[in-house]
Amino acid sequence: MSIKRKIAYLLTASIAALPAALCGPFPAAESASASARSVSIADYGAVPDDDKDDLDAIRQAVAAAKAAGKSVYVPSGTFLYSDVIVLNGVDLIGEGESSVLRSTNPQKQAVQLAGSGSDIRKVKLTTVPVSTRLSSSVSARVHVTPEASNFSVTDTVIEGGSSAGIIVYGVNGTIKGNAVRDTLADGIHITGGSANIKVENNVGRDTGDDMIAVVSYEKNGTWVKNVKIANNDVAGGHARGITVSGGTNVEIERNRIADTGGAGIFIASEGSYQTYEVRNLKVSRNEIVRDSRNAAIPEKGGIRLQATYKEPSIVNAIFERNTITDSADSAVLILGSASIQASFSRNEIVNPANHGIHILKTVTGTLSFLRNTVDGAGGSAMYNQSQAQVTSDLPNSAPPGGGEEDGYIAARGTPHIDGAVDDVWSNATPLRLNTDPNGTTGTVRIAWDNVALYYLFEMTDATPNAMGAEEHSDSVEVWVDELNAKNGTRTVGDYQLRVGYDNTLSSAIRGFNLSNVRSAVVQREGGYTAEFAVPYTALTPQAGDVIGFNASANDDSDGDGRRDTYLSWIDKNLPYWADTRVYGEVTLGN
Ligand SMILES: [Ca+2]
Ligand SMILES: [Ca+2]
Ligand SMILES: [Ca+2]
Ligand SMILES: [Ca+2]
Repeated sequence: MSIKRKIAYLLTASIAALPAALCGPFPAAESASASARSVSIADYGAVPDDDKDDLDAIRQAVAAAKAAGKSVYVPSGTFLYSDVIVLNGVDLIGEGESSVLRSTNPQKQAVQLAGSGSDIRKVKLTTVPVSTRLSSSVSARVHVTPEASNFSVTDTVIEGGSSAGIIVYGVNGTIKGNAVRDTLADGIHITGGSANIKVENNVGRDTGDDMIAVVSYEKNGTWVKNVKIANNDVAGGHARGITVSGGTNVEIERNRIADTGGAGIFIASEGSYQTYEVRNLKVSRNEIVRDSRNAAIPEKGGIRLQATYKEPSIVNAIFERNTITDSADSAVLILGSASIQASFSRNEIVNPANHGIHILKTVTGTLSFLRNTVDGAGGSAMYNQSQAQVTSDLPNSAPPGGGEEDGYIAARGTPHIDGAVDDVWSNATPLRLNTDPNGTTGTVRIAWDNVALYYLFEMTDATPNAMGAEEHSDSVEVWVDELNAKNGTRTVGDYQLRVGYDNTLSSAIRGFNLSNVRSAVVQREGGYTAEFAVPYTALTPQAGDVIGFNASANDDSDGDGRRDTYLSWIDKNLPYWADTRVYGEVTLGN
């Protein structure tokens, strides 16, 4: 289908009625005849390469273009803008990478597309250096507003930005042929009930979070729907390659995804962000290479399905003819405790470090795997620990029953909070964290009395430090479901608490009362001991009560103030940060 036909297919009469030249391939003669169809920002006083702000000139040119029914032209050169530029039913068109709009204000970097039929094409958006990640829409580079329709972002280069590259809330739009690099947040982020969006032939490199994401937050009250993500080329990036966290009718096909920090393709209802379920998804003919390279990122896997919030979480999801090569984890990794209905056929898996297909023990639902191939897996072709209804022509290598142990005991008694190991601790079962590639590991023990739960971590860490904040410092964390209510998302009786190597307390739970916590950390050669007491938040305890629990720890192994690995008591693939149902259980002893 030609570009012209695609646009005609997508856009309504208002934009289809624009001059034909604007709908076809960008003509070389555009600038020569610019005055006939467009208003140049230079005509309103914008001066390139003079280090002076051109915001007022650009805004005046936009207003004049709107009044005259013309487009706005950005000549070659670097023009500065210090605040948001709004295109309300106006096109902004440059000469390509030589037409540079440079943001001088990290807080307000957006070119906003509003109204109907706003397009941005053939410009390059750059920025002064940014270091703080922001989340406001006006700090994104292109912001398609909720009332926008019939928009396009085409052949535009985005280089740097304090938030997302392109954030979309509108309907009926095309994002095509753009390059997005080095933003601090997602590359292309589609949310807020957007509908009928095509994301095609874009290049994403080294974005600060996911490269392309469809996200439907429950708080928005509606789903993102009818999105096609095709023929994009994304590589690097801090987190995932392509994400769908809530959405309906989404197609992901023929994309190339390489060298991601986290998962290659991530499909989820996410407990940590309270996103909707995913319905009617087709993921086909994608090429995923070298996913999951960052040991500090928990969301791993070539294709990762994570069902941690909505019940069901993933419905009618089809994965076919994808290739997944050299995953640093499992090529297909399925986890969470809400149900999933998905089928995988004719996928080709080559050399995953862990399993070809790994289904964790808490997974429920109906899963089908037929005619997939797995070569060179570090683990098994199929490792299914779950009780889900699984149909597969690959033999399952997991032992029956999942090998669950029990009998984890919290000791009854009251330790002194001083970082020294009291006698009471000898009655508690040591829960062993996994060992990371640097040898960092540890144990945690729990004690209880009528006032509080007590925790003792004895950590081995060859590089103890507190160069970073929160999880970026060497630190230990408890994840507690006092009532063992297994609500999924955190609610009454659930808390998370982090104690740093320097005895700094923090929590991901807003409003968690840190001042009630007493803690001590003893720093020593090759490690540290943390001992702390947290008063009950909901439980009136009795011997024999069972609490839901996980312990984790963070290791900055090179002292740069960034976490390099994390450890966990329960299987670290279980999404304990998002789903209290996957916690282990510990009994309050006599
Ligand atoms: Ca200027
Ligand atoms: Ca003590
Ligand atoms: Ca360390
Ligand atoms: Ca580090």
